[in-house]
Amino acid sequence: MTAPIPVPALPSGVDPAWLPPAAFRPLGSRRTLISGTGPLVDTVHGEVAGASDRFGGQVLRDGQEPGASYDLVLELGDDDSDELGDEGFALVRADGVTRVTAAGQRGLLYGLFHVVRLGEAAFQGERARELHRPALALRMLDHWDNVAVHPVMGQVERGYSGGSLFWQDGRARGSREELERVRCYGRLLAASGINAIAVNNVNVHGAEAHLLTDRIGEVAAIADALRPYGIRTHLSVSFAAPVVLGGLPTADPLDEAVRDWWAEVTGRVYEAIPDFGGYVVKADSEGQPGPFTYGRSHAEGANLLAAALAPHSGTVHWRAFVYNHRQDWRDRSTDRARAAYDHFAPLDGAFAPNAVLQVKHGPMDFQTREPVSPVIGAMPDTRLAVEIQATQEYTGQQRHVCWLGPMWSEALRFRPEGQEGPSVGDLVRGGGLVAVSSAGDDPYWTGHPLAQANLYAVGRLAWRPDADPRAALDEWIELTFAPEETADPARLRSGLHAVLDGSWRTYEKYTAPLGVGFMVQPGHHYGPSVDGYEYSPWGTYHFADRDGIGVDRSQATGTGFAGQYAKPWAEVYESPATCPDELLLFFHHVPYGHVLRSGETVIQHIYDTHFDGVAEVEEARRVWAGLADLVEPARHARAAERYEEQLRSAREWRDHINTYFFRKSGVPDARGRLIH
Ligand code: BDP
Repeated sequence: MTAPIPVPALPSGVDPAWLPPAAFRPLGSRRTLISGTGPLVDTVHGEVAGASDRFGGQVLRDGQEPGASYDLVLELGDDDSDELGDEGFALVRADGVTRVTAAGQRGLLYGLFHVVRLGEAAFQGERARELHRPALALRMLDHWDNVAVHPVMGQVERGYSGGSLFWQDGRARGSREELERVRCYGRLLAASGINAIAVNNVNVHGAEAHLLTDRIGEVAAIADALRPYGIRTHLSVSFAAPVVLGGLPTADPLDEAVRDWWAEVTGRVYEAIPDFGGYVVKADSEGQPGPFTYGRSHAEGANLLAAALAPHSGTVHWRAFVYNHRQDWRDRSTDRARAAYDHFAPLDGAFAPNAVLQVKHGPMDFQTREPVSPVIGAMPDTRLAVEIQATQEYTGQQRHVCWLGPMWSEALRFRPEGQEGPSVGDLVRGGGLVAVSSAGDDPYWTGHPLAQANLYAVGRLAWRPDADPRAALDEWIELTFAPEETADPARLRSGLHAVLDGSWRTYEKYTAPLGVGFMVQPGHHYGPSVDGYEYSPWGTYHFADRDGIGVDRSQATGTGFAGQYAKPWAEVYESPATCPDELLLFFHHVPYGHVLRSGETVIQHIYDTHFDGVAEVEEARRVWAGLADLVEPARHARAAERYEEQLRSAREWRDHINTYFFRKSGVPDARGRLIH
């Protein structure tokens, strides 16, 4: 028998988020048997032992008390290993015993957290055997954390939750308390189903490249802290590493010395971190080095790293976010939306088996509303991962409430070949779901306490991409706010749903209209600036003039982007008459008087939605204020304070957008709300 490991106590002042002690009461007050051995089984034991200490239950390990009876059995058995895989588990309840059987240790851990989610229900009645297995094998968070504070981006690029959990002022955080916090983060993530983390920014700045070589020990310490919760560590690397670190004259992927260098360096990485996950690469994108320098393709670039990782069963995550960020804004024919498909679709089938092409869910860049990237439907012979952004760069920067579960779910359920074909969730089975993390060293992990819901949903949707996001939200609410322990569970639940459920659409209403995107302040991307990027080289334009607005991406008269989709969608998007309203301006340039499918004109839609969006924020702020007696005071105050800023900002958006289009178009508001 292994000695129990202690349950990690959260460092003081840290929010337990979706794992408050109360969530463990039903499990901790019972008799549990844990059977099996291994480090993650020890983790499971530590969790149950901690809960039992707190709530008066008892936990035994196999062989301690033969013949005794239990309420809960958590067991590792290999009978069903084909069916269960390494991460699945079976749950059954009969004769008063709830039994979780897993074939792999991770499966047992996920089974434990499933029982926690079920709460009392896990111990009631009978339950026919249920099989739980993740649909996607890779469920990953990419941290855009800089090792050193970057002069423009700070410690965490696009981070809105304080500093990095891993790095501070150029070094890995290494105190006991700090590593304890990393371990707690791993625990939090495992409870939602995450199993991989990339610990540094995809933009690898200067000295940070050294993490791969002489500073790999720092990465190994992080990996040690995450491992007990089944989380593998990945590293972002620079394609130029052989030059920058190895002193070679070239980083050409076909050069023998370059290949040898990567093979050797990767071997040393695995000596330090035997279960290392692999590399993440942003190449030839926004100034990062890449294979284009040597006239090589991205498949050749990715396969170089894949070859180095293959002997160790590692994976390279190669990002498809490749476009020209120095384009001529006067030229309407160059279209950033086309770039990823143009670069990558011709390479289908050319990537190594352990190379995963990581594709942003939309063709542009994590906007509030985008169509699904056509790359996802165009590369059947490539392992694909879809990348989403939990950090709310373009969706309110964790100062605005914006529950993204419905947006991600729409993308994951989209069927690129039409209704009969597979969904995005099906198509990324080989590669997984990757989210840019929103967590930092903030006491609430995510800055805005309600932004935790997004982080939680990443793991749950990666587990089941076809799941109803509302179910994930319900779980998060139950686990985080423990409504049953408050004076008015029903009011708390309905209040939380009222402020979260529609918050993405609310945000969409008061920001850039009808899928056109951007209109944000350049650089930091917070707040409105309608023309902020209009005359810049970044490729993100709305083309508003006195007559109309939107980007013509049709095949007939525009950039041809609509033609990158399979026929059913290419046809839908081609014509303004069939294009969904919410994407109209993404695909078409139309006059302000164009009548939407909703029956409203474009210009009146812009005015109305901006007034409505602000009214919805006012209402959400009111509902939140009304929950003050049911939510822990500090958490309530933090969100209340953010609502003040959200409302200020929403009004600013409304007034900028409406005034801009009122002046541009000269069309009066049918409801007379705008000032002449
Ligand atoms: C953009 C961000 C930028 C990232 C880039 C990326 O503004 O900070 O480096 O995406 O995904 O959305 O690489």
